[in-house]
Formats: sequence, structure tokens, C-alpha cells
Amino acid sequence: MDTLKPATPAAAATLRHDWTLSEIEAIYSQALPDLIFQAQVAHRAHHRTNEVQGCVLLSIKTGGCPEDCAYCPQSAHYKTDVDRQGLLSVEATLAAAQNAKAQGATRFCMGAAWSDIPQGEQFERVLDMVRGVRALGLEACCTLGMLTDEQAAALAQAGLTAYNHNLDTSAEFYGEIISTRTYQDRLRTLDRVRRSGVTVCCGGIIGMGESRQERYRLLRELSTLNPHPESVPVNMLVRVAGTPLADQRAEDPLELVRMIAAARILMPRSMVRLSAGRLSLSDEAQALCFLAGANSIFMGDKLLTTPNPEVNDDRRLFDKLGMRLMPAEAADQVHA
Ligand code: SAM
Ligand code: DTB
Ligand code: SF4
Repeated sequence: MDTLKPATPAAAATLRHDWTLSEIEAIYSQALPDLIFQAQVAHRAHHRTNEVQGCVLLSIKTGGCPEDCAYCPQSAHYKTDVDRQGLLSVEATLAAAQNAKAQGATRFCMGAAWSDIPQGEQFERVLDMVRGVRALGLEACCTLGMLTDEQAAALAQAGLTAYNHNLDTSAEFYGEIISTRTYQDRLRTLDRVRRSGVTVCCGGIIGMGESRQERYRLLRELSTLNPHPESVPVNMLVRVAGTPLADQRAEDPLELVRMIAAARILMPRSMVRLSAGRLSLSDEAQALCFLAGANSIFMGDKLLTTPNPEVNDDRRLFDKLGMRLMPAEAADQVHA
């Protein structure tokens, strides 16, 4: 439908890749009603505003990750309640994808607690998963850590829709959160994905103790990528016992609203995904996130390893808001 494409050539021309920190600060920190209005204008120029894409996550390989990301329950560096689990079978994965489709999801995201994608049978298995998910008519997204050019090409060949690799925070704050890899490693992987032709899913996390300045810097990293990531997940930290960030103070949900609105304004054509952290948001806070331009959620009672709202609770919320899940045909056109 036309509303998913830029309304006019002028709307396409408004895509910018040269945002400055002071512009981003002015957008993010303006009065909330003005911020939401500006986000709504951007949202309505490019998207159907009453529809949200449903995605379902599955952890296909869980725990024991060699990286030390301070937020992550799957890092082998911390003692958390997550049970390690080797790579799932193709059958188990496709059963979960089928289930996701039956619940109304149009995108299925497979996550593995790897630092790099391994070569050999395990990678072949992931390629089979991708082909199977695509055969179900779903978008397929993978988040598997760093990859080689050859692996990116093979994933593209298997029909992968998107590869998720988050910058998570600003380059300056990154060292406080992760010591086992660099921001540059992350950017290099994103560049590989981009060159393979697979779309890029890249966002971050708020609530890790970063300042607003750090968020502006993350937003600048994301919005100066050219092209913009087609998909921008905005996570609110899920504080998990055993991780170094377990006792972090709870983030104000209005900061999440501001972050989503700023992402929507800076990258108006992208899907902005209200990702981890919904369980700690009221219905009203989630409604504000949708007003601010979020147009996707993860559905189902589990993210990768942590809890998420029940599908029935989300149904009730959408009914109350008069919103609906994006039908399959509309989701297809987002990436047309
Ligand atoms: N190992 C791969 C990687 O790091 O790219 C893929 C899986 S990793 C779990 C995917 C993303 O989940 C991370 O980049 C991070 O943004 C998000 N994430 C992980 N733990 C989180 C938490 N406790 N709260 C919010 N987001 C989290
Ligand atoms: C993203 O940015 N958020 C999702 C998805 N990409 C892979 C993952 C959230 C994980 C939250 C912690 C967990 O459940 O383990
Ligand atoms: Fe490993 Fe990814 Fe968790 Fe970091 S976020 S510890 S790379 S699974």
C-alpha cells in the first residue's frame, strides 16, 4: 500500500545521514508533546500508524558465550540462572517458527550466544533453519555474533531477511559494558552484513547507567549509517541476577519514549522496535512508545532467555488501543 512508501519524493528526500549531536540533543530533549508530535509526523509519512509488526524470538543456542557483555545473562563470565543449551535442531526451530506464524508474527528471529559464527555442520544447520523459516512465508532474522564475508554471503543466499547486531551504546561508553570486543569490531560486522545484501537490524539498550549524552552518541552512530539500518531495536535493560548490571537503577520509561521518538525522527523509514523491557512497562507507557513511533514488538512469553508479556496480554492491549498486528502482506512491503 502506498502509505508504506514515502508519501512524496520530498518525504524520501528527508532521509538524512548527517545528523549532528546538537541536532539530536535538540530533538531528544525538547518538550515531550513537541517530541511526540514531530515523531508522529515522521511516522505518518512512512508507515501505517495503527499497525505493529509482531516478531518472535528464539534462542537457538543458549548460554556459555565467551564475550563479557555486562547486561547479558548468557555470558560465560557471570553466574546466572540460564541453562546452557547446544544448537537446536532444524525441526525444533521450524516448529517454533510455525507457532510464531500461528500467533500472528511475520518475522522470526533466531539468536545464538556465539561470539563468532562457527564453521561446518552448525552453520549449515543455521542455513537450513533460515531456508525453512522463509519457506513458511516469514521474514527471517539471525543474530549470531561476528561473521565472515563468506558466511554473510551464504546467509544472503539462504534467503535471510535481516541480521541483528546491536551497537548497544556509544563508542565512549562501550568499554564500561564490554571488554572482550571493540566498537570497531561491531561496525566491521555491520559493514559485512550491509555488503552481503542482507538488511541490517541494529539498535541499542538504555538503562545501563549511560547519560543522555551517551544516548545522543548512539543515535548519531545509527542515523549516520548510510543507508540507515532498516530495523532499529530499542531495548530497555532487563536486569538479570548474576550480571554486573543486576542492581542498576530502573530506567524512567519516559526516557525509552524519548529514545524511540528520536530514532523515529532521525531514521523515519526504519522499523523501530520496542524490544526488551516491556514487562516493566505499564499499558500507558507502551501506548506512549507506539505514539512515539515504535512499530514492532517481540511477542510471546520469552525473549531469548528472559520473560516477556503473554500473547493474550498483548492482544488485550492492542484491542484497548484500537491497534492491530501488521498483516503478512504489509510486512512484505516494508522491505520491498
Ligand atoms: N551474541 C550475539 C550478539 O551479541 O550480537 C547475539 C545475541 S545478543 C543476546 C542480542 C542483543 O540482545 C544484544 O546485543 C543486546 O542488545 C540484547 N540484550 C541482551 N541481554 C539484554 C538484557 N539483559 N536487556 C536488554 N537487552 C539485552
Ligand atoms: C534485540 O535488540 N533485542 C532482542 C533481539 N535484538 C535479539 C534480544 C533481547 C534479549 C533480552 C535478554 C534475554 O532475553 O536474554
Ligand atoms: Fe554473548 Fe551476545 Fe550475550 Fe554478548 S550479548 S554475552 S555476545 S550472547
